[in-house]
Amino acid sequence: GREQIGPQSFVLRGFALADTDALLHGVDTVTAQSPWRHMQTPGGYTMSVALTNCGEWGWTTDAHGYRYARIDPLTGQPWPDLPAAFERLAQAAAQEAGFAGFTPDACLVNRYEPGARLSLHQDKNERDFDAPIVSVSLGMPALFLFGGDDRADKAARVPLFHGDVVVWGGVDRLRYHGVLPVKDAPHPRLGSQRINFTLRKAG
Ligand code: MD5
Ligand code: FE
Repeated sequence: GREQIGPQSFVLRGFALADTDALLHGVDTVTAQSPWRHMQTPGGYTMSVALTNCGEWGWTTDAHGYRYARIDPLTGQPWPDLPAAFERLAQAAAQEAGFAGFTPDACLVNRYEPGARLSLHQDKNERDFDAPIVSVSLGMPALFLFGGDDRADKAARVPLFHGDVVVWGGVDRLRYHGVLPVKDAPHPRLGSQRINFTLRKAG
């Protein structure tokens, strides 16, 4: 089913379930080349979420700020290729949500261990806000915070489960959002972790 959470945002429950094996294989291929790491924020904090990237552009943060880069600062090499299964799924999900012809060139892969969280923020380092963002959740469930255009707007809580895909676009693209601290409820396949990857058009 297609659950509408905003004028141009949809949760596609279980949309990724049939592709779980290929997607997890893709995550393993990516992390073998560009390992998980905890990055520093410009404010001097270490992120509780571990991350890596694949595709042409990768999102990074350090003392100097947030940006997209073609080279992984940890390995000095380009980010790993975008797995074909990621791209196919993202295009199909975007189409389902009314965004035909989505061609992602960046994929941020996040890993949450118990207690990890993402505080309210906007995603605005991408060059093209007309393209949607497609997010795929695997492993432990999480409560997603879906706010408004202003940080102070009240945020809705949307539970996200293994296999769920969310598409944000258009007027919802710059809304504040975050993830509440993830509870330890080990997943049969992934154990005590939640993996979320987001396909974007960044360049
Ligand atoms: C996550 N990741 O569950 C979330 C899913 C991130 C991030 O927020 O930046 O890595 S993506 C949620 C998202 C992306 C773009 C726009 C909106 C939500 N939105 O308008 O609410 O790890
Ligand atoms: Fe975000």
